[in-house]
Amino acid sequence: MALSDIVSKLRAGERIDTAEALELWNNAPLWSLSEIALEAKRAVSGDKVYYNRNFHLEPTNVCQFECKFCSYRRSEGEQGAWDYTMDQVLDIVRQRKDSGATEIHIVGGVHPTHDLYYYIDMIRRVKEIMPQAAIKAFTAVELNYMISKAGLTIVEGLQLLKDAGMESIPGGGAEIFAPEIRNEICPQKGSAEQWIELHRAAHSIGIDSNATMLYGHIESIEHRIDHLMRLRQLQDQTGGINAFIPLKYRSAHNQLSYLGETTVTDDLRTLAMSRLILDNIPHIKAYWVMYGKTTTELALAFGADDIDGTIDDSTKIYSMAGADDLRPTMSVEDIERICRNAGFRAVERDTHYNEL
Ligand code: V47
Ligand code: SF4
Repeated sequence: MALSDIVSKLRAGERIDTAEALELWNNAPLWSLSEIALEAKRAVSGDKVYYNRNFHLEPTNVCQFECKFCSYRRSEGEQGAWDYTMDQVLDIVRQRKDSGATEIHIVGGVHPTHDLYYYIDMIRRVKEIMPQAAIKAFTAVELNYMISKAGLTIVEGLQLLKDAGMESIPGGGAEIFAPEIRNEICPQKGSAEQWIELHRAAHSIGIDSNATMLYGHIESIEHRIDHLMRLRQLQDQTGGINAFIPLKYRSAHNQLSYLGETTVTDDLRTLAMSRLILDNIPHIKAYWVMYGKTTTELALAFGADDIDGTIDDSTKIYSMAGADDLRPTMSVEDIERICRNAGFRAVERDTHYNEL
């Protein structure tokens, strides 16, 4: 199909297929992708760009797995490893108790001994300190590991976590679904089907979630499209995904460093194509900690309608992989300025995208 026909199809609100997505991705001028992705974004969220007041809690970077793109993980006892005690974790939360945060994003490594019941206890105790904050916790990979180790079904394990106060699941661990890439960059992580089934189970019991895609390493555009199509299919079936976050591979200090990083135009094209393919996922997030603030401003012209939150110097995953900001923090004023500079209006939201 000719490019102009694909654009007309999108403007008519019709869905594009894999071949059309590939044609658009490879051949549409960047400005044209900006134009149609913005139209799609405006239909969902008008001139709003969402953000929240949040912080991350990373209880440990000790991880059993060795994903090749990861700069964050350490083995037990290795230099640079941390493994906070429960008291230390709770102290971090106590220090931020009055920060106004409405969300605590908890992720760490796939730890060899901390089990499901340890994390249930953590969630319960964090929630006791900050009952007003929603807990968005653990990637599907961490959850699959801790729940299967406990000998429970996925639904049983998720229900226990939900009962303790977990409201939502972040998008991590999706990487690239295609097995030939997944087996190469993160062979221990479990299959695409396991990631998808965990999110499906969560949605079935009222836990919503996000989805991600790690791009810019050894995958092709076809792999990215395949990934987005699988997410679109899941969302058609459950409707439980709030936001999609394309994650740019950052290349410092990991086993894939020799690959370097993608260009900013690739980042913008990927965002716009995500908005256009994922016609059923309402929010596309430009995660500012990963892009840096400059690219985030630009990203808002390519279909993103969310920039994540204030963060408050609480995550190390990206600074350890080479992101600009070593102590990522944004005030609400910074966020408002970035949105205004890009021609939009910043709107505070909660974890489930209710406006505050
Ligand atoms: O799954 C790890 C990625 C993810 C690198 O749901 C890397 O709101 C780039 O999922 N370069 C975890 N990416 C982070 C994540 C996330 C982040 C922000 C918001 C949300 C949300 C979710 O980080 C991992 C992996 O894909 N990652 N190392 C790296 N070197
Ligand atoms: Fe472990 Fe997650 Fe890093 Fe993979 S990406 S090595 S699972 S911390």
